[in-house]
Amino acid sequence: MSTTAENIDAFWMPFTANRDFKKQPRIITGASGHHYTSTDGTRIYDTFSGLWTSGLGHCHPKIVEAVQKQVATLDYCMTFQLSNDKAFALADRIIGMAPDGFSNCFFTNSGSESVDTALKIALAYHRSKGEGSRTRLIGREKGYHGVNFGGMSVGGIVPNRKIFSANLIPGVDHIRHTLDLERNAFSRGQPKHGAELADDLERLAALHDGSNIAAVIVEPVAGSAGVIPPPVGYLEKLREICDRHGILLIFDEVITAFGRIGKATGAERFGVTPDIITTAKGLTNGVIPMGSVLVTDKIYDAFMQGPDQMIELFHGYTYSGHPVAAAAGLATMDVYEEEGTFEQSAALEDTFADILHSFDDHEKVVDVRNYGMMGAIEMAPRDGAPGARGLEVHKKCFWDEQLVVRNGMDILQFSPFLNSNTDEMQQSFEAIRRVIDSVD
Ligand code: PXG
Ligand code: PLP
Repeated sequence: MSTTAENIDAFWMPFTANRDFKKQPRIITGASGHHYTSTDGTRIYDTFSGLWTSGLGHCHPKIVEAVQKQVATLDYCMTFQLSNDKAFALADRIIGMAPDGFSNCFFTNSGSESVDTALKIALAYHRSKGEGSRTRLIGREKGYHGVNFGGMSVGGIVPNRKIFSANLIPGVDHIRHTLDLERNAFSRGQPKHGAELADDLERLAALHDGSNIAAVIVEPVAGSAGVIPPPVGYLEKLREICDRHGILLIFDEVITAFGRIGKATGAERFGVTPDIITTAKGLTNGVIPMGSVLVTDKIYDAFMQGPDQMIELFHGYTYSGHPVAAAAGLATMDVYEEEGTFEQSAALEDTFADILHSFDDHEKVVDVRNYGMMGAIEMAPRDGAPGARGLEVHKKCFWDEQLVVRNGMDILQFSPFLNSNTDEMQQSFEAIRRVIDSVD
């Protein structure tokens, strides 16, 4: 298979080894359903649903049609002191799927923007309540909250932070991560051990005094760091500690919302209700960039004070509530409902877990983790070359097996389509096994 493209120098690719990539580029020119098409027409099965984005499959006809129609009807309209019909409709729709108590939705264009928006809302909320001393933000080691300064600062992925160490926002602490291979390796779903790690928040509340802490942000299931499900009882404990100290709990659900773990939100799945939820990705099935920040009525109402003519939150993006993105979002919500996508996802998760855990005894594998339709196979690093084995598997899967497989260093991450065909899923993992077997 030969994949070539002209003029590939100019694009500085994100989170990519640019020079290595450009020696043998992997370029996609089309997609349909569960497959991509590369430059020479080869069909490639996508084990990552885009980038956790496209659970319904690519180019879903209903979403395509809605976008085509919208772009020819209202292409753009600012949402500052004016707005478009689709943004209101979508906000209402999303709030209808959110846990009880959620009342309002702020639109962004990505997960990173959702996170920075959520942090700003948390700080402004406390100030509006006369608790301006609540300025500290708490993240978690291994957390991924995007790449903007706020999200990077509360994030806990070392290579993403290292270069900017001196410029991270001040007043941020991190609780410990919950990945514990010694006690929990090869757990199916939520690991048994580690609920006590939530007490790290209690430690920070004791150190700083809880009255100085604005919010804690966690992914209900950590995604980017290699799928780390919460230990049994952990999220409940975080919620209790937050309540005790008046700290807002933010769930970063950029990956976990919209069916990825079998419900509309991770909050619903785990039965733990945060104060703020961030979303993106599955909001539009990845078709048009869009994110949202959901807040409870308690938070929204705190802002709706003062003179009516005053702007309550000095924040917003040129493209907040973009009509074409909102149309994509509305069509996506229609499909989720019509096709019963969240139920489909929940019905597939056991089969997916079986397939993943068939790698438990593989000699190159040190852990397998899963929750809902999120999964990871952690391979041992090759001696002296961390990440080499993972990248090689990614490339071999692409060139030899016509599969897109995402690797983060030596951890293979999987985000199967929420409407996967079990035969396709099975076959893709047989191919992945061949590749893992064949690499050094
Ligand atoms: N929060 C979470 C929990 C995410 O997963 C973001 C914020 C940032 O979203 P944007 O749209 O700004 O990228 C994400 C994004 C991976 C991977 O390999 C995951 C993400 C991004 C890059 C790589 O798992 N998630
Ligand atoms: N930079 C400049 C000079 C701008 O005028 C704007 C928006 O008006 C921005 C950055 C922010 O762009 P966005 O609203 O798309 O985030």
